[in-house]
Amino acid sequence: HPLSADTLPGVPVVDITATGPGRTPIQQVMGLMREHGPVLVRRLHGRDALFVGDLDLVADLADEKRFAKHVGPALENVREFTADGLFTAHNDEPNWARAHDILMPAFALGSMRTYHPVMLKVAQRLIASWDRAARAGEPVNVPDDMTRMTLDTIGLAGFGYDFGSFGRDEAHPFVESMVRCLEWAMTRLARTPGQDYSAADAAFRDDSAYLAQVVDDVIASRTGTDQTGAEDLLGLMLTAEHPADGTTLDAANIRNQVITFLIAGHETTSGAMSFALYYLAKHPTALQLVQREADALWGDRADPEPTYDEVGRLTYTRQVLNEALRLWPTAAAFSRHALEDTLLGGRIPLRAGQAVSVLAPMLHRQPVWGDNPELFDPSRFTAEAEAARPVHAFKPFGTGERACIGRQFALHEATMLLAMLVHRYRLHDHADYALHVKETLTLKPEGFTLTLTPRTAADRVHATLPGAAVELPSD
Ligand code: FDE
Repeated sequence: HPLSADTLPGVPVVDITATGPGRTPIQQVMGLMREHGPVLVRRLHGRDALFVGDLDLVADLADEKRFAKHVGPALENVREFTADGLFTAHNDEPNWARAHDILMPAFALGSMRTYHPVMLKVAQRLIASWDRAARAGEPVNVPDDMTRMTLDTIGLAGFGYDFGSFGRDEAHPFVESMVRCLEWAMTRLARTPGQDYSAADAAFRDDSAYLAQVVDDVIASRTGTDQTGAEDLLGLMLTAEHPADGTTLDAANIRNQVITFLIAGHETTSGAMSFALYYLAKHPTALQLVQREADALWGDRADPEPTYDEVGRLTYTRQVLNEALRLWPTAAAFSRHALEDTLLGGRIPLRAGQAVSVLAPMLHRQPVWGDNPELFDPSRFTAEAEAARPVHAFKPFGTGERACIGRQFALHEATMLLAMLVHRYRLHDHADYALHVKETLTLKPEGFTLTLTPRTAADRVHATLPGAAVELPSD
């Protein structure tokens, strides 16, 4: 049964056919929810899609007995270049469970110890590049550099492959092709029936063939070497047998997984770090608190090399990241479908197979977040505050067995880098940046630049003084 608003009494229907979803479909639905409330049907060319941000409905959708991940139109488009990779596989495709079971151990918290040295090495590349910019007095483009950092990190940590992004003026061509593929997947949803899109489709096919070729190089540079069984993702994929039935992943599926991880492992994480830096640049009190946390660990050391355990102690830095992911969850929507005829939240009738999309940025602005949800406030993520909040109020990593496998990876990488950056630099919002959120299925603060100056010993002493942060006017 395709979803039809006619069967959903009481749910507002908003027809956007006249304007289309444009290039910012997530922010468009956010706007519609601000006007019509957190449950609505968006109608485009006669096709209806149900969006929810309401906490009780999202909590109900998390019931794995009645709902499961839905590969909706956006992910079906992404499937054109990632096929049965983990993110876009259908729940019942055997390759999903096989790859999930084989790769899960590689993403358990303990495995982050293995990736830590590589993450540190790439963080140091970023710092070398920012030092050059600081000396030259030139601004850095934050989302561009975060993307360099996350691509190199997942390439090296996952596959032993070096994209060398900091040695290039432009993004690695893989990134440009990938971003165009994601844009194609997004804008394909906005097509007007009857128009000719063959040029866009041909360009897409070229880009997707290029992604496959890069990945084949990544795999070829590994196979036949003594590194085949290395303990990274690619090593696991090439050699590991399924714990229960002894099967392995086939070559086509490995290619799909590598593309999937390169995409999933860098766009979302780089966006998260970019938003975190954006909020720190705008909120001196929070900035001072993260600096104080880093200073307490590393004091005046010029080039601290954070240990794995130290990253676990950066609790306030982690709160800053969570709060940035609350306001701008970079994978902003995920979809579920009903496994049986059911009443969503006891009030919205759904037939088996019908889909619902969760709009995380609006879930993250519901009344459970207090009466000023737009305010950036990392204290929302103290352990006590989290324990007091319903578990499903925060969903930047999706839900259930199809939730993000890379969560610990992303958080370890991002927490360490943020702390290293605020320890080293004063961040100057030299252009008085006004937030402009760009959508390429994922979200990022487009055109956000900072200038940097090195922090001095005096800066660090000041930040560590008891009460230093609270002396500042609150922002
Ligand atoms: C997944 C994910 C999700 C879900 C989706 C759905 O449901 O549809 C989400 C929401 C996410 N994810 C988010 C995120 C954010 C961030 C920052 C991230 N993410 C990161 C990362 C990194 C990496 C490596 C990753 N990530 C990966 C991934 C994968 C593979 C997946 C699929 C899973 C399954 O099995 O399905 C995901 N991720 Fe993420």
